[in-house]
Amino acid sequence: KQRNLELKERLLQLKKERNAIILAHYYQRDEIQEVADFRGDSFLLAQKAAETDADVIVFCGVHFMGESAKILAPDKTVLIPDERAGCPMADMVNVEGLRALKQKHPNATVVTYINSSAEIKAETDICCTSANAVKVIQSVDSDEIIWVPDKNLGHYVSQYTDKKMIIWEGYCNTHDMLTVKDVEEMRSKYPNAEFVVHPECRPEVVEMADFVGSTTGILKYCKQAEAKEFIVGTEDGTGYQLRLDSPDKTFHFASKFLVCPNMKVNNLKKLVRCLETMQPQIYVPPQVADKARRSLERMLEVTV
Ligand code: CIZ
Ligand code: SF4
Repeated sequence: KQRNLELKERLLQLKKERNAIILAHYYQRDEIQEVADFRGDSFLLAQKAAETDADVIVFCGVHFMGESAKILAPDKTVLIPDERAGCPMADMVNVEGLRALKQKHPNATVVTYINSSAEIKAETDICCTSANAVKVIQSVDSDEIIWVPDKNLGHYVSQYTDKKMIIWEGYCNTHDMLTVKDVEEMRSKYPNAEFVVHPECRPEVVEMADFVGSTTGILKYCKQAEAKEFIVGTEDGTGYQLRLDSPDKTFHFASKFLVCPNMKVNNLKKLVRCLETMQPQIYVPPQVADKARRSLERMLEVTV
């Protein structure tokens, strides 16, 4: 405890010295969310990164999120507490594979989930997040869409369009782990609870939900819902904001496996250290960043 207090004081000092802003994803450890200037999902945090007038952005999340911040704010220094915090879903698609698919479907628009590398975004027409995926899909003119990399989110949004969707077979190791059986067991244990779920979960699990939405969507829903008890089908870090928003409600995570190990690689100590040493920094080659920026900016234009 004493150690954490010292770390927090040092952090405040460093933040001032460096003119830094700390952005934390909702899946981060509580000790990081507590000290963040701003908490959000990947969409809100990308917007924040694009707007900030700080000199340094400390992005507490996984690597692709830091990259998106750097792409949208190329003149700023973007730090990440631990560069080993990757996203296995983002790594499931590579440039060669995507290019081959584009050649096979030359008239298709490439819509890419923000959970992807800068190189993949550079090959993309428009990005989306789970918060705006349906809006983005509906904004596309062509009849055919190449969708990368999340098959579960792809399946979910395909229900909201008549366009032909060519869906990449990637998935989130964490969300995809949740099964129908898990949810059934939780429902029998907590019969009065509503089940809320993130569309990165499997289609058959999403189908069981009382509410389906992005992390921000789930937070908003639970805050205003009449129900007092929820079974939550998304990453357990979300509990921090859920409990902050609704101290009088009860949240049960639908499985003990809903923990993203990559998100948890970051901690308070590493956060302080990265501001101290100004390392590790996110670097995106400018020619990649310029192309990727267009796909992110298109997303921001469609969804403001
Ligand atoms: O699973 C993730 O990494 C999500 C849902 C990110 C985000 O904030 O959209
Ligand atoms: Fe990637 Fe899933 Fe972790 Fe999100 S929760 S960072 S999609 S592995």
